[in-house]
Amino acid sequence: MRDGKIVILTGAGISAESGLATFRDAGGLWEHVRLEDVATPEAFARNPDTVHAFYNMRRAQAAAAAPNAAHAALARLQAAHPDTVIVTQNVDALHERAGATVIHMHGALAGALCAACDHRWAAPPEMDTTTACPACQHPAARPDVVWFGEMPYHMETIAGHLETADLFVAIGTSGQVYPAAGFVAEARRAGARTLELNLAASDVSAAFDAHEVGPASTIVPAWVH
Ligand code: BJW
Repeated sequence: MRDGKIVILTGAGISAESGLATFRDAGGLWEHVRLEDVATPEAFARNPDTVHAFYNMRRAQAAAAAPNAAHAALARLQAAHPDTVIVTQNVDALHERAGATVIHMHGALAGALCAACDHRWAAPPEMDTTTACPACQHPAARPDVVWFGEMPYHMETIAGHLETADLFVAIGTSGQVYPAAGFVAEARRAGARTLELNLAASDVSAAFDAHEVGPASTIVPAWVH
């Protein structure tokens, strides 16, 4: 049994071995599409068909993927040690499907958001520019995900957890996107020990007290054991 509160931040690397591409690795999503064309509110205003096609593809891929040993290990850890908070930047549902409870700071592919009235509902498998909001009927449905320039979700809750963390662990994230990239510094300021688990040493590895290198499906279960 572990002592103290554990706050875990996960990124695309934890789902890579489930077959979901990361963003910035070789062969990642940003090699195939420009983030400026699919992951900003301006892109959605300019060309909603392109944005819907990108997220319809991602929604289908995520639905076909299965949680891997890393997701399963974190769910086991949370069950054995309830003072474990998992914050994910991922929009897939693989943590929940493995049995964990998570905070989705960048939203979820499973959600739809009305750009006209902010109503939220379960996303259909395919969305397009005719998908109407069930509350206001406006055909302004968008994926309920957080794009560049938008405020990530649950930031006050997450800040509270970081302030009271004894151990902060970042798994499979490049540390290039804020505010998530700043969590390690916040946790350190609050007195937490910090650990990075990643396939490779990253540009931000030096910000952590310790790091383990290897595929998440191996190093996360080994850390949890
Ligand atoms: C493995 C592995 C294996 C591979 N095992 N590991 C300074 C402070 C604050 C903000 C900013 C700032 N500077 C700039 C900003 C703005 C901006 C930002 O950070 N830009 C940077 C590019 C510099 N941030 C924002 O705009 C954010 N909002 C914000 O700051 O609001 C404040 C505000 C708003 C309005 C008014 C006033 C204030 C929002 C950011 C939203 C990011 N959205 C995306 C898309 C989400 C939807 C979707 O999925 O499509 O989120 S972009 C994309 O990047 C996605 C991810 O969650 C995010 C992080 O990526 P991640 O997960 O780290 O993936 P990769 O690919 O980068 O890395 C993968 C890692 O896995 C690698 O390290 C591999 O080694 C590893 N790996 N295989 C283990 N098998």
